[in-house]
Amino acid sequence: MEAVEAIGADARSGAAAALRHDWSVAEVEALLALPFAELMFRAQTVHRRHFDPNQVQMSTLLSIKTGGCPEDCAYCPQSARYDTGLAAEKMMSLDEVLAEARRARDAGATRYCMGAAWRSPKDRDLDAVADMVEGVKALGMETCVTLGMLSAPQAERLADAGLDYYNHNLDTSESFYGEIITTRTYRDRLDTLGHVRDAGINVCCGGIVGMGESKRDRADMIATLASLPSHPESVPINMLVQVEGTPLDGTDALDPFEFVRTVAAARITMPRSMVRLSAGREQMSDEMQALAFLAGANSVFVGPELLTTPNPGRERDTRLFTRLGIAPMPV
Ligand code: SAM
Ligand code: DTB
Ligand code: SF4
Repeated sequence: MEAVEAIGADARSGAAAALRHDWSVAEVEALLALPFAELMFRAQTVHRRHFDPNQVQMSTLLSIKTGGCPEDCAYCPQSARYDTGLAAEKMMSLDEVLAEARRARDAGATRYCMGAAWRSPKDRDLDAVADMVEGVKALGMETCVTLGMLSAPQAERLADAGLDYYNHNLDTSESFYGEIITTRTYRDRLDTLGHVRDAGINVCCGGIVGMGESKRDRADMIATLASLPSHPESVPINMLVQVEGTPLDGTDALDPFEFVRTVAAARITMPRSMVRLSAGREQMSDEMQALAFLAGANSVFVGPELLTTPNPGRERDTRLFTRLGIAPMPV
């Protein structure tokens, strides 16, 4: 408890505390166990030290290569191993991608995130993705891609194309990981993150909650993210979207306050990172989303679809952001 008290004292002093990279699981567990009002106060105090609390960054997702993935991620509708009714498609053309990106930009998104259902990209796929990155940047948007595992030269190739962010999630704690994915290891994920970091690309890395993990697993995942040599610039906290046909469909729903607590712990431990209220917004009430923003979330995906599942449409989001007085974050 001592360490948590020290964090609180520091937050109240308003001092520009140095970023920490030595968070223990026990410390994050202690944060998650705080009375809710105390945790929210601490998260909001840290948040206001680094960000305008009324601004939220908006990105739009596009699945450039859908379905047919060889991996066995138990949450994922795109794995070829599960019958989710999703047909495997081939990669979208550059023109199609740029037309979608233009639409997203005109609807207010400042970053375009392109995802592919691959274990890892082939080098010729990477050439096509590099063209997409260059084309989207020319539209005046930031770019992000998520393509699975990368080698060091592949990360360099994407950096040369001008890629701004690479998304690759830890997904959960190292000890729960084996319950969710068996076709690649936690170490593989950390290696890819290292290659992305070394290539000078911003890192987008977070995880999923609501997969049947324990509170300790959530604390462990946050402590691992916050103990990386540099904090990820962007930390997506996804609520599991349950999809029929995936092994995780039917998992007991997580208490919404536990989701909000996880967001707060990410904000407190990674004070300068953008924390993204990511998948799962369609299933959340407006009140729950408001609590996540209060807990320090300051970015979202906008647009009617995530990769393959629904996201709130423009009307619902506009109404919510107006009711909350939230403005888009300028780039
Ligand atoms: N295939 C690449 C990979 O896994 O690295 C990139 C695309 S993958 C769909 C990107 C991330 O989406 C996953 O790491 C996972 O965190 C998230 N995701 C996938 N399905 C999800 C679901 N049903 N609910 C919440 N998040 C999900
Ligand atoms: C992330 O952490 N969440 C996004 C993005 N990175 C690529 C993906 C969410 C996918 C939700 C399930 C789907 O729509 O297929
Ligand atoms: Fe494939 Fe990515 Fe889905 Fe895993 S999360 S099955 S790697 S698309």
